[in-house]
Amino acid sequence: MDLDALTKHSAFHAKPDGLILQYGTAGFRTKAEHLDHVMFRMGLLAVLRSKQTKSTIGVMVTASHNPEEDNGVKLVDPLGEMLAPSWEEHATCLANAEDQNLQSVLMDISEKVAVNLHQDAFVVIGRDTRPSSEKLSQSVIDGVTVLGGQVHDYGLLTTPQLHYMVYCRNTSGQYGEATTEGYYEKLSKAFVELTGQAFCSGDDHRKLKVDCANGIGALKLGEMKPYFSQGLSVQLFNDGSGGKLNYFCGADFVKTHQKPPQGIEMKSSERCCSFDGDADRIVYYYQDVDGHFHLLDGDKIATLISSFLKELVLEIGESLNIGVVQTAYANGSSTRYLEEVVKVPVYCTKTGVKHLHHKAQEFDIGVYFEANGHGTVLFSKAAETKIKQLAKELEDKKSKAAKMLENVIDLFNQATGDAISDMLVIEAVLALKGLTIQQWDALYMDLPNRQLKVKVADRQVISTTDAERQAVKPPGLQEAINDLVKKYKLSRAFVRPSGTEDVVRVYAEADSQVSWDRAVEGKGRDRLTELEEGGSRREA
Ligand code: G16
Repeated sequence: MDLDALTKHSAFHAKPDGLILQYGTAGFRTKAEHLDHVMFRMGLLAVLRSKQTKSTIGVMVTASHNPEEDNGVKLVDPLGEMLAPSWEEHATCLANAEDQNLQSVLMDISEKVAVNLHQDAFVVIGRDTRPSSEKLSQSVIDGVTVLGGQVHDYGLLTTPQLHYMVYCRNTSGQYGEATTEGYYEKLSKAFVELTGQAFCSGDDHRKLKVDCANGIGALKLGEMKPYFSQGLSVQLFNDGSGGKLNYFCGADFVKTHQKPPQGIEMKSSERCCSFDGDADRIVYYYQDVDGHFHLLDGDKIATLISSFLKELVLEIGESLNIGVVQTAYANGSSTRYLEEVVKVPVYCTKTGVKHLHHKAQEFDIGVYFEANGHGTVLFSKAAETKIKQLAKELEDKKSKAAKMLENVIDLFNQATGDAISDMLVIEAVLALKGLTIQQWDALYMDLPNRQLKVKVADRQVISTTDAERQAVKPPGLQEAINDLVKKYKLSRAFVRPSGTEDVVRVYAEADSQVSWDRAVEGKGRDRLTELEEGGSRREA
């Protein structure tokens, strides 16, 4: 390690006095102007992680659903998954080290994780379309090169594409070719083969309107369109040519406000969807003939996909176990539908793809979706091998089902939730089953629900347990929630600090909107005010 060079370069990326940040739900996120030193240091850390794992490591510069003025960074581990939890702690230590202690903290981490400093390191970098992202990714590159690591800068990428690249590179191309063309070709081939088996694919079935949140999704979906145009025609809105990133548009806006984004022309019964700012989340929606808006979120996606997979598995007659993973935000109706109608076991984890992904790896086929539209399906290596073998061996109906499963494996991004890949899977399932969006929506009725963001002086005063469904601190908060929910039928509520924004999130559902509004808009709000420490301002 060239310590002189490190000292010299770190002086260009000084840490603002007193700034403390934490590696949260999806890495570091805050206002872009506070992140230069964090980017440089994450470049350093990526080199250590690469040396330790003897693998390519990814660094993604994005703040995904956050406002345009924010930015963020996260590291991607060898198989395209989120950074291991023990390394999140190292990331937090390194980001918060005072400038004069940077060297010693870095050496400490190297010793703790037993890094061979002579090992080569290789880091790949991607970034979203935020105005601040290009400069910040240069700081990451500075960090990597000062420690002698090699860099490949992919430039503009969706977050799931960067995860895909890392996975491809660490499997010597077995998972796919580590280029955007490789990604487009792999997914499109699987999609076209899969939809080729659909009976009905009338013109309306093949059209989809996509709100791209004025983000990177527009650019990448635009590039990819010609690869799958024989199976689907997509029309892009909020493509970044005019509006602001995630502003009154995108998956997070649509999910939390339960209304259509601005900038999309929606006719009754047309199938529409929204990506978020880095294209790792997707939600669907439509407007009925009476002008009512209907949202099909991550829970509806999980049920559609789980039912489809369950049918295929039954068809091939193999005992592959399917498990579905959700979070506390999952609508109670979706969980009931999955358990009672689809008859698959459902598990609940803490918020954050890293938690769901980990749990989903326990099954032959692990379906995971957060209600906000972030998710994918994982196939174990054993399941994949079995399915591929059956696709070759079996005859007739069984072989058709096995071949479909084979295509589904290729179509899902096995590294992380991916809006483009999920969109293609959903479109394929709807076409294969001949379902309209209304029929999909009618599979079950959501319990009325709401999510609020509450701005408080210090969100960390709230801590939770039981997959974030129970608050343990501050004292009295859980009792107050219990008092409220017991008055309403099928009601449930929880409060948790966000890991990506400086807010507390409040979720509640009940058998009717009236019950919900009484619970949260009335006494619940007053009680929350009493419990907040240090005064507060709140936003819905
Ligand atoms: C990130 C995570 C998601 C999480 C979301 C909100 O999404 O990847 O798993 O659900 O943040 O997290 P929190 O409620 O802790 O703020 P994205 O799309 O912003 O990367």
